[in-house]
Amino acid sequence: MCLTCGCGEGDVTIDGQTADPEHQHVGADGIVYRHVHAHPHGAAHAHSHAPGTSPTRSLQIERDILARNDAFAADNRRAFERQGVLALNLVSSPGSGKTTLLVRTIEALQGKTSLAVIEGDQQTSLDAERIRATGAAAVQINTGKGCHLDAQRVQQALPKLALPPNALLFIENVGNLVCPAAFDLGEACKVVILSVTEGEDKPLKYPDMFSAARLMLLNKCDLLPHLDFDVARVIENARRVNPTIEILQVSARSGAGMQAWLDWLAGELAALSVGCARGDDAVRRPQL
Ligand SMILES: Nc1nc2c(ncn2[C@@H]2O[C@H](COP(=O)(O)OP(=O)(O)OP(=O)(O)O)[C@@H](O)[C@H]2O)c(=O)[nH]1
Ligand SMILES: [Mg+2]
Repeated sequence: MCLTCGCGEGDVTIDGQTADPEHQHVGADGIVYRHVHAHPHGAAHAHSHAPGTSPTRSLQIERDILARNDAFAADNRRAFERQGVLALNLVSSPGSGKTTLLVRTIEALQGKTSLAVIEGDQQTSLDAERIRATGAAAVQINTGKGCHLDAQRVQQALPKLALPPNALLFIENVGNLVCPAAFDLGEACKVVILSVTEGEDKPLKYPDMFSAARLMLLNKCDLLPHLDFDVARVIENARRVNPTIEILQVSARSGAGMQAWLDWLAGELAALSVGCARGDDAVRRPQL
């Protein structure tokens, strides 16, 4: 459960299979309840929990959830560093163009870089199918009522990908500019995608996401001639919440700006291999 928005954690699947047959949830008394469902997911629970949780208790539960997530994220990060894998967590509101951008990126990197994708959506495997159509490996995590990926689910999905050393791992998070900001997946960094149809004010309205990201991709720039979107203003707003954020303007549709994004990826991969060669654990720490 995510206390930021109260979303549920049940019914998570990885490539269609139940991720955790042992169901777990936090009762109003703050206790984590674990049980194996004897009934189908979605059916009413045989047991109940007292309604109402004090604000102090809620805060403690939220801390516990995030601490548990951070432990899995630290494991993931160690595994990525050991294998020399560059993991990027792609975050945005729904429909900013994450999958379109990934498809185009994969096409450009074909034969040059090993890569794989973890797709996160509440329902459907549509995005994983779009990725697999390029020939790249993809795993679909369906979060059910959840509004973000968490590090444990990513860890469970990794064995399905068999990533070679020096590979790129793209993790397309559930479309949501709020909760994914709080959940470290063990990535090298978050890349936030904002499309020009969303408005220049989004970095100010959702500052946690823009301050957690190292790079902002401003997508759908092919539409700029048809909009009154002010690029200078969105850059100013993004830098107001995160003075060091890098920003690239792209169009996944026309391909404009894609080379700069590919150069950025190449730079990150090169920095990773230098860090690995030096045994420098801290080289790829995320900016949170
Ligand atoms: N004009 C234009 N349309 C784009 C661009 N990138 C994506 N789109 C369109 O935007 C819509 C959403 O694209 P997706 O790639 O599915 O977006 P997404 O962020 O993966 O969406 P979710 O996974 O549902 O959050 C589709 O109709 C795409 O064709 C772009 O650069 N320019
Ligand atoms: Mg998508």
